[in-house]
Amino acid sequence: MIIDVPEGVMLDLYEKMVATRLFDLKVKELIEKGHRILYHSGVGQEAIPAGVCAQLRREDYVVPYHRGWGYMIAKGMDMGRILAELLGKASGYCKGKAGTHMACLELGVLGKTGIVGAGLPVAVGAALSAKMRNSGQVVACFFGEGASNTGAFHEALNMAAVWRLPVIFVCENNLYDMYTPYLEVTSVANIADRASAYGMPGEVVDGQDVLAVYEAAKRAVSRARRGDGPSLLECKTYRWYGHFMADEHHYGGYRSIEEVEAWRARCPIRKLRDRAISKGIPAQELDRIEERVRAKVEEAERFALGSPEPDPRIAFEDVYA
Ligand SMILES: Cc1ncc(C[n+]2csc(CCOP(=O)(O)OP(=O)(O)O)c2C)c(N)n1
Repeated sequence: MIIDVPEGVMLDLYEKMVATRLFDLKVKELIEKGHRILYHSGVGQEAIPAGVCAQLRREDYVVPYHRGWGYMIAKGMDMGRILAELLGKASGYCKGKAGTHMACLELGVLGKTGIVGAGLPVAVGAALSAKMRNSGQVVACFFGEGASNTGAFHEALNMAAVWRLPVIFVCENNLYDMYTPYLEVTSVANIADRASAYGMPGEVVDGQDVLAVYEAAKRAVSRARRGDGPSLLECKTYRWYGHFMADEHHYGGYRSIEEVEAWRARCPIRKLRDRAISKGIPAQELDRIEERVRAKVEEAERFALGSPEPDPRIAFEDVYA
């Protein structure tokens, strides 16, 4: 089935994905130059946060997971302040104290956690709060397929279904739980198959096709907004780089070169670009978007690197025990 969306939506999705990719590569470049940033690259997986977040409103919540920064960018966070936070600068979203685990409550972005699966109960809590306040907010919770083997996943899906909470669970299945092929440690071929055990819809989506993600997210978000409860989307995808920075030399190791190359050929940005051009959008318009994003990323870098270090006296502010 060929999915059609208005031209404006297509261009917006393109811009979000390009920003996510270029921002990610900028972080990689800074690390290679010696800056210390906790980094799990999301290159290759950009269609998922872009497609899902395009169905959300400003006040809706997003619970990110450790991979990438697409959720933050797609939800409208400023790349300069994200980068400043990653570099521990005072102008970062959490004054440089949170690093990659940053949050932005004004835009509904709840903090990342480094504990696999730990975001799922947080998402259920946020959805319960939205339901109790009758606020109409929806929660999108992102996680990897490895997280779906934790107890937190099963408890979260069960409670969300029992209480018919407005949450969409988005599994980014990039086929590896760190260095382990997920089928070696997972009892089902599709994580989405687990949805039926909790009485909610489960859908497998091509995670390289942003329009497919966008449409699947629309169904799940509408269901949540209607008060009909949660859904599980499983987006099949692949990360181009290592699990994290120390794993950059895995190429040809636990993943074959042929496999990596085959997935790189299925680049989600290229796919949307080809689709947009086939719909009559001039390539120059897409190039202009890329140039504009590139300039914004450079500006973000200048802003973040030029920002001051936090005053050590604030170390004990905002600390709860
Ligand atoms: C509870 C817990 N166990 C183990 C780890 C170490 N760890 C970090 S990421 C990761 C793999 C997670 O795989 P997945 O959820 O599929 O996400 P991916 O990194 O593949 O995107 C592991 C085992 C951790 N951070 N937390």
